[in-house]
Amino acid sequence: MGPSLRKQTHQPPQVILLGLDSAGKSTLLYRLHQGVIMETVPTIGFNIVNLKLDKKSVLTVWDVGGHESMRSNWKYYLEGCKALVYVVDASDHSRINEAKMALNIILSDHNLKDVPLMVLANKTDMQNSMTINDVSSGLDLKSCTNRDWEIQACSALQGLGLHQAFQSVAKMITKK
Ligand code: G3D
Repeated sequence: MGPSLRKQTHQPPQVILLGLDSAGKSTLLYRLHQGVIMETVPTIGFNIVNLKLDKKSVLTVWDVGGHESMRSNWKYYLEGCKALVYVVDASDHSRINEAKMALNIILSDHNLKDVPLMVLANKTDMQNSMTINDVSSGLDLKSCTNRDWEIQACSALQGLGLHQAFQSVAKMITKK
């Protein structure tokens, strides 16, 4: 299903949204949907949305499930991807290492060579949530020297920080 569907939706740059299960990806897409989404195409196992940021920028965002059983499939969605948005549950200290390992596997894929990375430290509305510095060191982002990367705090639940984050993603893609 991936390749043929990819051809039909190839116009705007493709952005892939990944993260562990429960990181907040569906909530994030739902929030965006209420505001600036042009179209949603629910499909089996994943969602695609065309996200209109302003007059010029449209991104096609692919949301592939993050459950452990789906993670081995992430690699099939990476061809032609122009940016990776990696969502982390900043309130879940116990899974930051698992998030780091899953990120490292995905970043080693040849399709993501030089592709910019945006890390979203989600659920920062929660009192116990890690700061972006904590998430950044938990994921060991400083070792990520071979690509452009940024980290931003957000709350998918409250809709905070999302639009800015995707605008930064659009800029990172243009800069490349
Ligand atoms: P996923 O699509 O990455 O698997 P979901 O994750 O979007 O299904 O979110 C998992 C749970 O986290 C949901 O709670 C959701 O409401 C919650 N969540 C997502 N984003 C935020 C956020 O920014 N802040 C807070 N406080 N919670 C968030 P439930 O209870 O439905 O499992």
